[in-house]
Amino acid sequence: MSEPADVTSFSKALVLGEIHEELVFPYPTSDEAEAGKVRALISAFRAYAADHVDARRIDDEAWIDDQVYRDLGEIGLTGLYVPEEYGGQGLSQTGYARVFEAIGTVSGSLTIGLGVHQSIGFKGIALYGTDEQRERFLPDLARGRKLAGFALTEPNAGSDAYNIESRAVRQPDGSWVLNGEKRWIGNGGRGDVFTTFARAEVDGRDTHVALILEKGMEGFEAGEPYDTMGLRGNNLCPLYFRDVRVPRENVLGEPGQGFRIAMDVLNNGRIGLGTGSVGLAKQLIDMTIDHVTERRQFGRALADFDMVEDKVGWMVSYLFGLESMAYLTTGLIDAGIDDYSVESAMAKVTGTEFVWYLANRAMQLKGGAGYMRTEPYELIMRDIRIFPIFEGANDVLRSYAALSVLKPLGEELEVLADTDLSDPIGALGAWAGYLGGRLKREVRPDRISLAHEALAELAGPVADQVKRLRAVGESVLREHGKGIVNQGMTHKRLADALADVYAQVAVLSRVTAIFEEQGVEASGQERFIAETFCSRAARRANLELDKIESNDDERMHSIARLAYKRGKYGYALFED
Ligand code: MYA
Repeated sequence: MSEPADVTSFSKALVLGEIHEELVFPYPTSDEAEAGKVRALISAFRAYAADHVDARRIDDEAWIDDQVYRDLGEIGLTGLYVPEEYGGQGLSQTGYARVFEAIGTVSGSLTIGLGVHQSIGFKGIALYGTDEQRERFLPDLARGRKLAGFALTEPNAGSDAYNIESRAVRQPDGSWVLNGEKRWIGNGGRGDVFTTFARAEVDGRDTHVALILEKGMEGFEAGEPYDTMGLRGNNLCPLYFRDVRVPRENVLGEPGQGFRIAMDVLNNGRIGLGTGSVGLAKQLIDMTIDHVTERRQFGRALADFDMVEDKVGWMVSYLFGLESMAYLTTGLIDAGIDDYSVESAMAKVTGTEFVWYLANRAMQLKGGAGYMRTEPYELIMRDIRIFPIFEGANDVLRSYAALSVLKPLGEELEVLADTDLSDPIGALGAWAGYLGGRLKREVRPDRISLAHEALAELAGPVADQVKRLRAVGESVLREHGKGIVNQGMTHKRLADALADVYAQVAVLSRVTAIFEEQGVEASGQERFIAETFCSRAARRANLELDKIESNDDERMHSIARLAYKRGKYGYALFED
């Protein structure tokens, strides 16, 4: 008989019907010393960028001067989380994200250049490197003397990262010989250090190895940069490996751990797109407010029109939810929670889609002028269109999140599946264990008690939604069993509902902290926004769960299959 599944993450516990509020209350904040450092870095960055970073020019030339990276390295922007002993700023995940909010408002290409470098390029060395590897690589990377990249994606393995085809073969002297190719690698042509993943046989098992490749290794070459829609200064290139000999001291972690390292780096990196979207959204909202309050039509400011206010209200309230959720996640990471992969995937999905819709609405409100290349909207939209695609395509991440949270519940329910009901004694034992597990879980936290009492009307519905998450989770597992892996639309709806529940918890935690600091009376605006966000998020979550129970998916599948059969849309008023 299996035990109730271990709870390893806040969100996984939610789908078990448990609210481990001790993990998310009180809302995390940076200490004053770090906040001061973050302010100084942001202000130094803004001062430098005002004179030396021209987003349009970067886009036109598809290049960022080497000197810019060197200067930013001197300022401290290329080693934000690297410990001070290695020449970095020693920031927490929260501090790192807060600085990136500001970087993101200046140039998409520069942000992603710096993000690829730190969020994923050398993150593996910081997380898994030996002392020797950290000493060898981190000081130059942290000071911007060298630039890093992350080489996972291949022509035949994008989302399906497990099935990469580059292969490394261990040699008798402990070195590795690497062959294969990578595509769409940021900082590809200009990077000096690449965390690279390949398949490898380890102890007779076909698995993965992570290798640190260095510019100048024989047989290691970058191809011509791709001609991309946006982020044109990102130097996105293919990489080629022909019999590249990689010394044993450049193996990252243990051979065989390669996929795990790739996923851990991405789990950590993805939150950067969630928090980065927060920074960009703030900038777009500021631009929108400037425009709608100044521009007058029909004798009044655009700001006063009903449909304009609706859009701006949506922008501000939704951003408050996203910001709360994204920084709750960085707080979980800073608190040392190991398993934050689902929270970080949800923040990435929510942030990147929100900022895309927000940019679209901001451009709409700018009217015809927004369509002109003299305005920043088209560049921003070209730059951010890739966000929902890279670092884990959003629908793939939805599936990942849903299956990850259903797994512990499935393990718990397997108590039932394993039960041999023809053996009354064994069955009784199993049932008792199951009920015991459930009973035990009943006394586990299934409501929010740490939210401020003034928020009780918002906290109650969250507990109801959490109960529903479990009920719906149980029901889809019973209906589909292992076949749940193929139920994409269920993944999508469950992941979206879960993200909205998580965001409500984040808002409750954040606003509780605000009430405690400023008092309830003085925080009326935050309370109003929290009420608005939470009631909308609750409605969305319940709607998604309703749709799991009742939908017209079969019709959609049939229409799609008929279209595949025709090979085209296939209808016309009359033929050409
Ligand atoms: S970088 C390249 C990005 N590429 C990807 O993200 C690849 C996407 N694919 C995947 O993530 C995985 O392949 C998926 C699972 C999720 C599809 N954490 O059989 P499996 C474990 C921990 O389910 P698959 C780029 O784009 C799993 O439990 N573990 O695997 C540049 C299992 O382990 P076990 C995980 O179906 C972007 C094993 O792996 C995870 O093949 C530039 C196999 O699992 C996980 N997440 O795949 C960005 N997933 O056997 C710049 C799986 O023990 C950023 N596992 O149970 C800049 C930042 C700044 C931004 C500012 C903006 C303004």
